[in-house]
Amino acid sequence: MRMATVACPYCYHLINQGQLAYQCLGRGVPGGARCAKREDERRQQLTNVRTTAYPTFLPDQRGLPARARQAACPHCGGPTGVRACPVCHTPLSSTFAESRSPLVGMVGGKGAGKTVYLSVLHHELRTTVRRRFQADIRLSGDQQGGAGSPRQWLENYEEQLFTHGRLFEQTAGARNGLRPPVVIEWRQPKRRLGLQSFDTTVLSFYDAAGEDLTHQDHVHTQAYLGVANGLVLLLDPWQLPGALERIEVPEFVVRDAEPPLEVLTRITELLRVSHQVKASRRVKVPLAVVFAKMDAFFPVLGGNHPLLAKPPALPGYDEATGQDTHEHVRALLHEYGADDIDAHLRHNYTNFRYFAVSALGAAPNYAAKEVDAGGVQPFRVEEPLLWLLCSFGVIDRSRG
Ligand SMILES: Nc1nc2c(ncn2[C@@H]2O[C@H](COP(=O)(O)OP(=O)(O)O)[C@@H](O)[C@H]2O)c(=O)[nH]1
Ligand SMILES: [Mg+2]
Ligand SMILES: [Zn+2]
Ligand SMILES: [Zn+2]
Repeated sequence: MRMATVACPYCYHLINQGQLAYQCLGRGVPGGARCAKREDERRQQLTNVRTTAYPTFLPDQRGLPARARQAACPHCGGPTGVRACPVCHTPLSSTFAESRSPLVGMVGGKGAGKTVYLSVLHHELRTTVRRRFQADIRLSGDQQGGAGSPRQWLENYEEQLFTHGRLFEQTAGARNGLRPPVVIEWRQPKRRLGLQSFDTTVLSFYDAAGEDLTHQDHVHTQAYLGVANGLVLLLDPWQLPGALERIEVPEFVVRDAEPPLEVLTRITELLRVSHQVKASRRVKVPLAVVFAKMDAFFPVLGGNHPLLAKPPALPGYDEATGQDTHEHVRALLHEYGADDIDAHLRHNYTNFRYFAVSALGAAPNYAAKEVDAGGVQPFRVEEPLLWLLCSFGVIDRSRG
């Protein structure tokens, strides 16, 4: 097996898969002293996760066979097979340690609907999408539990939305430092020469990226974009020049949102720097340009509009519907006087595609923070991800 350089989905540093660290299991050896859990400063500093953990250590390479799965803790002597990032000390799943997994990121402007989208997407991934693709999709690692952890807030948001029909308060920002990313692993079964194997894709969603960038956030976002093999960019269609006069959303919901072109240009600049793309060249990272909150346009578009048709739920990405959606969103941009967005994308990216999605599927009661009486009705939320997975060759293109 050739050892590859992969990006840590938690701290975004590039690490050599052949030189991962180990984390002690705290079991020690018979008769010996055991390691205790402690706070890990490095992990706190790089990912803002504040939990206690057993020591992380680099194995003594000389005594180890190249593909060793176990190492002895230098502090207590106990064996362990738990791998961890040598930079930020976050435990990594065995799938991650052994496969070359592309990393998908998600960014977007303030108010674009990122947090709602991520919560609904995660819910869909665990339920409908998982079944549709017979995939194994889960939050990565044990480390995501505990107070303030991504697992906790994600589960809390999902419960609020799906069980109580409530919208939560605005994301408490990255004000007191970075917010740890939500890391989801998508394991897709494959049959090769009659043997079952898996392709893994790591989805690392750093929810605060793009807004109110402090210096630390800026550096972090840069690193994040630098290692992404594919990006989901969430834009707010309500901010398109001709939008507000056509749709019905209360003034207070649109107040601090950022115009899509501004968000897009900022992300392009960050991508150019982090991927070292010359001004004369276009960015190669596949970019899913997602207009969220599209339900506000449903009445304007009318029931028969092609953007309102869901593609069939086959286990693949529906290329024909995808292209059709792409062209219709493009037409909409021109109609709304936002053709500058389309021009920017064509001049700066070799591979991008438009998506029109709605996490809620219907307008909520914005003032009361309650979702529609019909509940959350996710509309085409998984498509951007399917397109990216398809471009990595993880899932098939279907022609329904
Ligand atoms: N109509 C509609 N409104 C949405 C949807 N998603 C989010 N919103 C509204 O946009 C607000 C901000 O969403 P949020 O996900 O917190 O945005 P973020 O700043 O990008 O994280 C929510 O409180 C809702 O009022 C959607 O799918 N449909
Ligand atoms: Mg948010
Ligand atoms: Zn130990
Ligand atoms: Zn790391």
